[in-house]
Order: sequence, then structure tokens, then C-alpha cells
Amino acid sequence: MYNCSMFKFLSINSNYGNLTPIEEVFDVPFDIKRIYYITNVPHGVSRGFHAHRRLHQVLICINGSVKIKLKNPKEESEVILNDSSDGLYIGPYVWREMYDFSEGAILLVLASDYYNENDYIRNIDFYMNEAATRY
Ligand code: T46
Repeated sequence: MYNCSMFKFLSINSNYGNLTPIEEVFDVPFDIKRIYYITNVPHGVSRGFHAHRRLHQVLICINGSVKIKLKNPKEESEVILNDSSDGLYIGPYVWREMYDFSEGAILLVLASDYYNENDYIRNIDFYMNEAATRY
């Protein structure tokens, strides 16, 4: 889907566990300015419901699983994140919804910029209107 892709990170597995290194620029296509993680999402609760104008992000479910719905004015798709070596890249002007968080799910997000509420489009009608010329 436009402005979205899956990355596979190196997983160094051994008898004493697994380690996944992620380096900016080499493993994700931007400088990482912010990291946040989402935990303890109650059963049945969905999050997201917005797009970003400039932000690039990579979403990694480092424990459990979560589903992500991606939309733009022309396409819609669903991704299941359930492997801590998988990263979902989401670029600008992609609507996202996160749902079906499993018990204990941890969603780690690498972001290309600092938090800025003005970068969000939180209304689907505004999003469809603003994104229409880009697709
Ligand atoms: C995204 C998806 C995947 C901050 O103060 N700083 C931050 O860095 C972030 C990310 C959020 N916040 C505040 C803003 C809200 O008052 O935390 C509250 C919850 O944020 P929001 O409702 O945007 O959370 P989600 O889970 O809907 O979306 C988040 C990110 O905001 C968003 O960029 O792409 O995760």
C-alpha cells in the first residue's frame, strides 16, 4: 500500500534469548527523534483513528499481537503484527487504526520527529479531503 511497507529486522537468537538491534538510517529510513510504546490496552479498545501530515513511523509489536488497519482515499488494508522482528513503516497521509490488542501486547513506535499535535489529522472526513490530491 502507498507509503506503507513491512521491514524485517535482524533477530539474533541464541540459547539465552533473542536480540533485535535497530539502527536509524540503516534499518529504518529516517533519523529517530522519538520513541514511545503503548501497553495495557483493554480488551476491545481501538486506538489511532488519525493520519500524520509529515511524520514517518515504524510500529513494532515487541510482545503479543495487534492488528492495524491502514487507509487512504483509494486503498484499505490490514496488517497483523505478531513478531518482534517485524516493523510496519507508515509514512505521511496514511490513516491508521490499531485494534485487537492481545493480552500483554506492547506496541513500540519509532518516530521521525518530536510530538506535535498540529501534525495530526484526527477527523476522517478532513483526512479524505486533504489526502485526495495525493493519491
Ligand atoms: C500513531 C499511533 C501508532 C504525547 O503527549 N506524546 C506522544 O509522543 C504521543 C505519541 C502522544 N501523546 C499524547 C497525545 C494524547 O493526549 O498521548 C495521548 C494519546 O495519544 P493518541 O491518542 O494520539 O494515541 P494513539 O495510540 O491513538 O496514537 C499513537 C500516536 O499518537 C500516533 O502518532 O501513529 O500511536
